[in-house]
Amino acid sequence: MPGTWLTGEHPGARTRADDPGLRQWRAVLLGLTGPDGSGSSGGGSLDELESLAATDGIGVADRMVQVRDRPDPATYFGSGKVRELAELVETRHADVVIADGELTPAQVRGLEDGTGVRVVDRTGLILDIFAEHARSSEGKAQVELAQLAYELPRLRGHGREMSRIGGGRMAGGAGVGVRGRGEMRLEIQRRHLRRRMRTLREQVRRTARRREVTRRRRTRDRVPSVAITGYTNAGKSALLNRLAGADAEVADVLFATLDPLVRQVRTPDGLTYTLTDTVGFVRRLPHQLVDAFRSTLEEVTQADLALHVVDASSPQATEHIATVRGVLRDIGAQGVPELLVLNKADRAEPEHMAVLRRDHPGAVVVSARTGEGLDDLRGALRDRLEAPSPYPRTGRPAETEGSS
Ligand SMILES: Nc1nc2c(ncn2[C@@H]2O[C@H](COP(=O)(O)OP(=O)(O)OP(=O)(O)O)[C@@H](O)[C@H]2O)c(=O)[nH]1
Ligand SMILES: [Mg+2]
Repeated sequence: MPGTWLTGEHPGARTRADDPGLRQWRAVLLGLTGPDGSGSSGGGSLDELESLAATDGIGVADRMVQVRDRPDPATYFGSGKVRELAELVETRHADVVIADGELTPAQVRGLEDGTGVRVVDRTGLILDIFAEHARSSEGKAQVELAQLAYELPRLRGHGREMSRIGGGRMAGGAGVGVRGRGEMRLEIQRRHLRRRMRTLREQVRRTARRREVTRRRRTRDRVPSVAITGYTNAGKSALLNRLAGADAEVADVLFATLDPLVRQVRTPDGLTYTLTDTVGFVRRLPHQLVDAFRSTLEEVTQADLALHVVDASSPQATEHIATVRGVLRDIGAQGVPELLVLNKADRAEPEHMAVLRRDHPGAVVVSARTGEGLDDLRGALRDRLEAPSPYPRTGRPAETEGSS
């Protein structure tokens, strides 16, 4: 079962209605590729969408990929293809259709009317996962903010009567839905969402300010800080646990960690530094999430060193590195020195590892699972943190930019 947000309850609802009586949801994944094989669904994108679905408790019944220049504005796939899709949904007993791209509200409507099941896009799916994984009040507020930003332009003013979810196939677990009719009702809903968003934004700002104070104190005490960053599921939390003897949640799902977790590490030879575990990145991270999680993501802009953890066993490792560096640039962390860590050495293909080492000569090879390479990593951390900084500690560019 995906989170209740996806199952059609009011967008503000964030807790999963766990009902063991319900069978697992099954999805048909939709991808688009350009005529030349390019496009958003190339390069393992549908595989990643499948992992995202699995993380959200949704199994994959089938995939459908269409070759076309650009999505159809009304139905994404074009009406002929949508009829085929409807048949596939019927024969494969799918409960939901998940599009790899971003759908406009009109396309969602077109696809839902054509297939009779709930339709979500990649962004909606990622938001649902974040909603499931948020633990702290800050995390929950950030996710809700992102959900509302996503929901606002998609309000329909009438319910999802066309959708089977919350009515037809799904027994129980029926969402209340957004059920009013007419423009008046729609306007009231919009106003309500906007008001809620203002409250949440204020809440997120307050927490960010508190964190800022703690961070400043550490800077004043000259404790260097290391932010662990990387693609989701790379092993960031596992590595934090190894280095800091902490008990961060390690799980084989995407976005297990949403809240920044700070641990102080003291090495036997007397070096003290803080290690922060943060939210992982993914290709095409929804902008609503980047906006809402800005203060969390910005932890790394304030760090002395970014420990960029890579799952070296993933065939997409090179692409992941590029994605992470792209997001770091987007949030203004390009000035933070990076130490690249090629993790999961225990299960990486030796040839693949050799290529990664060749392309990234400064990287440290480790396995958070077996402990291999951890001494090298500790050594590299010591070298990087003890090396005299080119800037006086209080005047680093990242800091003057970041503090508002
Ligand atoms: N084989 C192997 N598995 C690892 C290694 N490091 C982590 N894992 C596994 O990879 C999965 C993800 O690890 P996490 O530490 O939760 O990854 P993360 O980067 O914190 O992920 P998110 O918080 O979800 O973004 C877990 O199943 C870990 O057990 C490693 O060195 N080798
Ligand atoms: Mg984690």
